Amino acid sequence: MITFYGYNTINSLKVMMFLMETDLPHDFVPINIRGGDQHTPDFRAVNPAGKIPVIVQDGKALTESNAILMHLARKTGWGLPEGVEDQLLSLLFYQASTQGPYFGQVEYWSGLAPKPNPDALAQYKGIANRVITVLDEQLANQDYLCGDGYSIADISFFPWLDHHEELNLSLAEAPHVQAWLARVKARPATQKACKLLEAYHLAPPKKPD
Ligand SMILES: N[C@@H](CCC(=O)N[C@@H](CS)C(=O)NCC(=O)O)C(=O)O
Repeated sequence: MITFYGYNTINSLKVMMFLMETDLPHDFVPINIRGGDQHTPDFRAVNPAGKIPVIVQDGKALTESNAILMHLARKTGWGLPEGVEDQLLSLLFYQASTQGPYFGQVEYWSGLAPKPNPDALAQYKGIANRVITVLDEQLANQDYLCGDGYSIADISFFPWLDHHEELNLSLAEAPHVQAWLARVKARPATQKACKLLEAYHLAPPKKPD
């Protein structure tokens, strides 16, 4: 049995999408990161870095959403198309090193930062838009990011792209990404995962006075 520590966050959604695709039995443990649950001694014993998502299986904890996706895909054989493991790894690293952090910066400088910084926002939006262009080119001749089959690469990129409107990132010039987003969103497992995590909505962080 898998114990899954998460909440309604971008990276937790990836893991929940995988679990819904595969119907893997699991116990969900909500960790409210705005309520400080990630700093409790009990959770720090699971992940000293104080971050979600985490899964624990056979007494072993695994952190980092894309590592969790890769581990579960290898264990189950689901979401890992044959013959493209290197491309898949490359996409997972690109997501973790570029899409995740820079979309996160766009979110921060779009309204969470105590003081606006238009230069920082423009810089990070430029990088985020480049990610959208790269993915659009990738999807021009194939339905999914790693070929014609749905894979954990698609799961990995979906949650931030699903928030593009809130981040004020346009997909107007990325028709292939738009079509891909609709395809991924229409999957019953995606809808189930989003619905399950809705109950664990995170309040926005408080800005200092
Ligand atoms: N690279 C990590 C990022 C994990 C991460 O940043 N998690 C955030 C929520 S999405 C978190 O737990 N933040 C709590 C904190 O930093 O205090 C992953 O992909 O799992």
